[in-house]
Amino acid sequence: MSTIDSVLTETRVFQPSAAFVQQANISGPAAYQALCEEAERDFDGFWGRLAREHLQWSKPFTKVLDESDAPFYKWFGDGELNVSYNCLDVNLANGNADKVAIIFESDDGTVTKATYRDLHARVCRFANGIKALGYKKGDRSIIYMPMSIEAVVAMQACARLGITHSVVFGGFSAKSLQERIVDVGATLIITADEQVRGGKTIPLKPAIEEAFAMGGCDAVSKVIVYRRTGGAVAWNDGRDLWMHDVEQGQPDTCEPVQVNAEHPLFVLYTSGSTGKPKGVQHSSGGYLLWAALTMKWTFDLKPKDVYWCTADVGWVTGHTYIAYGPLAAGATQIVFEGVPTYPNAGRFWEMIQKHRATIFYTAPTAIRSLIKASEANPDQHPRKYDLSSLRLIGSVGEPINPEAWMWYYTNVGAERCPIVDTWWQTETGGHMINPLPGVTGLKPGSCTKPLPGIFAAIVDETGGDVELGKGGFLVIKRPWPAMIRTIWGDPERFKKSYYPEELGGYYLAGDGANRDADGYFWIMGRIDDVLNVSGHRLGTMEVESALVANPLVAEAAVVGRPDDLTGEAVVAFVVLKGARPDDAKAAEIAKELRNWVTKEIGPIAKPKEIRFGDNLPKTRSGKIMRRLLRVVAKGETVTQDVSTLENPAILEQLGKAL
Ligand code: 6R9
Repeated sequence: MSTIDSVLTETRVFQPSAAFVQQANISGPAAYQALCEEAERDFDGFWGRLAREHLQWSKPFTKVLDESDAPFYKWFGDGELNVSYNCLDVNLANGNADKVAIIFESDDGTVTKATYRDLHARVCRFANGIKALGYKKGDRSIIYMPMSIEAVVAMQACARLGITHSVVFGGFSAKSLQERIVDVGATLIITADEQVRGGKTIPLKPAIEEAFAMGGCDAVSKVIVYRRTGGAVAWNDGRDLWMHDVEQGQPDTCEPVQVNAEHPLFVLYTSGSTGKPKGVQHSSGGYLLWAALTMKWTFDLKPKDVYWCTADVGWVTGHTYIAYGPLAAGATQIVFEGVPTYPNAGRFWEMIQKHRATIFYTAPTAIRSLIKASEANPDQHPRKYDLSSLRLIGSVGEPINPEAWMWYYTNVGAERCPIVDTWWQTETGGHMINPLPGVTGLKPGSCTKPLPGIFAAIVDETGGDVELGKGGFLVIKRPWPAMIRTIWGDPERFKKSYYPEELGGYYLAGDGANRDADGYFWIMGRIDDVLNVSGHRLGTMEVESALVANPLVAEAAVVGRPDDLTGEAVVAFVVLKGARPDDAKAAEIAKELRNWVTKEIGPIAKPKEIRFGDNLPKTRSGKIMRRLLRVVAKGETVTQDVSTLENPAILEQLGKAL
């Protein structure tokens, strides 16, 4: 796989075809330029116009942006709207009632469709049901569900009532779940009995029971359970309810609760460089505007499209580009329960063929694993399927290496479909830097240029612009409507993490980046201690805390190592409380610790390798030198200066892998 250097020498440029440009929502460089200039000339006017054109407000806003308490920006702050109304009722009113909103395909291939009318009715019935239980605007819910129409219903129903949801990825452990329940102050949980992925059933509800057993969850008065498999689950009579019983007998209309544009639609936890995951708080108005708008800009969404984003609703991509954006834009979308490799690695291609998908959005880690699988099994190669319905393909989650880009472009996109490589984050709410498919010439491995209204730049540690071609910190110089509002319950941490004083008011993304002579952005990865494993963010601190919580462990340091498949792999250096184990014993303890981390955080955090040492490389002031451990983890010899190290000999010991 290529390194950053080879990425930067990439010179191929793939221009959009004349046919694509001709039909595009934003067509040709002049149209893009005009939008950028409008944003530059009249920032408030630009965003105000878009917010009026793309959303319906129950109370129109009079002020676009309030910067008086920066960086706690307020957008459309005196306006009111309802997110679910904008996603559902609006579609009933504008002729989409009988249009399919969701094509759901289960793990075993069963297909269920819901029109906008169906979805509206289900959301209303469920919202009425939870309202009848006493839940109301301002309450917080935890959603811990598999990929399903029901998960979208749960999110939309909360939005309809002004209940702030926090979705926890179904792959997270009971411990992670409990921390989020406590931090967000949830009073309602919506979950399922089990989930089905790759031909296996995986329990969900038991994790709720475990979370309760850990304590701190007393504020939760109801647990609503979607019956996915009918598998046996423990039941707490006064507390637990089936989702179908909650909906039973409820009317299929429900008055949407109008909320202020700044009302928190959701809190989504993501890893930072220090401490516990941060609860990223998003707004209702600004967030939804950007979700709807980027569907039309980035994905060039048209009424006839069949759109498919393969993300899970537990991640931000599944929020913006499954639960909210596509519905607000009136799309028909595919929601998939399963995994890309079951029953075989042709599953994605088979589904595109079967549903005649036109827009396909996935992650580099999935692409890389499918490249490998199709090399091993030629009959699961995309060329074996009819993918002629596709007209646009996208990528998200981590930098896509040029080799994977070319494979995707050639074999999935048939050199016909533009690739939109979208750089954004949980905190940004939606796309930030990516090609406009009817405008931008594509360079494999570059996310290209910022969207209109997004003032992205690369600066040094004092906030000064760096010259083109020189790397630096990726920042966003002006606020944007879908931006993070705060860290739930911790405004100080929000300021410190994203608006450090030295940068003079710029949003610090936490990524290193470079810009080439054409002004194209090349993302180089995180500048902090955040790992990116299969497109999922993981704090080194989180994994370290999990390890030291094990009774055997005295100390632990975690670093990322480049990995062909997952982008980065977790490597842990561990000092045990007892003596350093011999090889046989080490293998056994490593296995135990890997399972421990899975239990504490979830399978994505499981270290690929664990090495044991008598101690860790530390400076004289006691700081662990992770920089050196990164070199050791790669199996390379440390050539950097180690003169500040207290114990240089440890590097040799840790360098000997098992
Ligand atoms: C949407 C999402 C955000 C981090 C981000 C960056 C990396 C995401 C990328 C990309 C290069 C892309 N990242 N997309 N790097 N090119 N197209 O993934 O959100 O989980 O918060 O991760 O992922 O490092 O800072 P999130």
